[in-house]
Amino acid sequence: MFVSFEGIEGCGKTTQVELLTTFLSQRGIPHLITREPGGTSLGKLIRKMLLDPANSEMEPLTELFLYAADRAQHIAQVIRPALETRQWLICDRFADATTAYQGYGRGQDLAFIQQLNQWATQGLWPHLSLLLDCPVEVGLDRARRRIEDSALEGREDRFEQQALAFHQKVRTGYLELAAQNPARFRILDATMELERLHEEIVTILEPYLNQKN
Ligand code: T5A
Repeated sequence: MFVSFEGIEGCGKTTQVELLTTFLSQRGIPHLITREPGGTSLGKLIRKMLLDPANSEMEPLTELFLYAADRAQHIAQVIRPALETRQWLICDRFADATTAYQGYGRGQDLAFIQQLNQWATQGLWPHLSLLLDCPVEVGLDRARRRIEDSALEGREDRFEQQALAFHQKVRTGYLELAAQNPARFRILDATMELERLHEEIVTILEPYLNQKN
């Protein structure tokens, strides 16, 4: 079973992935947690390039290809092998993020991104994509508070530094993707309290939990 978590900055994906990991461990369900960008050692180098605020001169097309390169490596080295061993694979962001951020956010050609995603994923898509949806003000406020609470104060990444309008376009993109792929997407209200949101996610996943893959 391949499940991706998607949504704007600070919507709570990483928090929910962690809660789900604990839940799957308690149920004794074999699973692998991964993320994009940066799910492989090569990917970690690509992630650093992509998120470093010092790389403000990065061309949108360069950015698009770097995400595709990260994904191609991730599919070959992590995702396909994990699915072949019939583990649950939980991915914090996947190819939909490229459509939402580089397509809707940056305005790169959507048809081209669709093709590029097909190449990079080799046609391997999540069985379920959980879209944690919230207003951009809520997500960005959470992301900023998390930075302030950690030792990272003043260290917003290249995407967190983008204007509100960019994040609004990304949110719209995700909602459109969900509308276009209703069989794969579930939209969750990410303004909900952490534990309640986790329970909703478990309720969605429950029918799949007894399946082998
Ligand atoms: N990107 C990625 C692209 O442009 N194209 C692509 O193809 C891909 C794959 C990745 C960046 O790359 C971009 C998108 C991103 O900008 P990242 O660091 O992995 O960078 O960024 P995010 O995935 O956005 O991670 P964030 O940490 O910013 O957001 P999360 O994971 O959604 O949020 P989380 O769980 O860390 O929570 C943030 C804060 O909110 C609190 C948490 O405790 C935390 O402090 N919180 C809640 N508070 C109240 N109620 C809730 N329900 C809460 N849930 C979490």
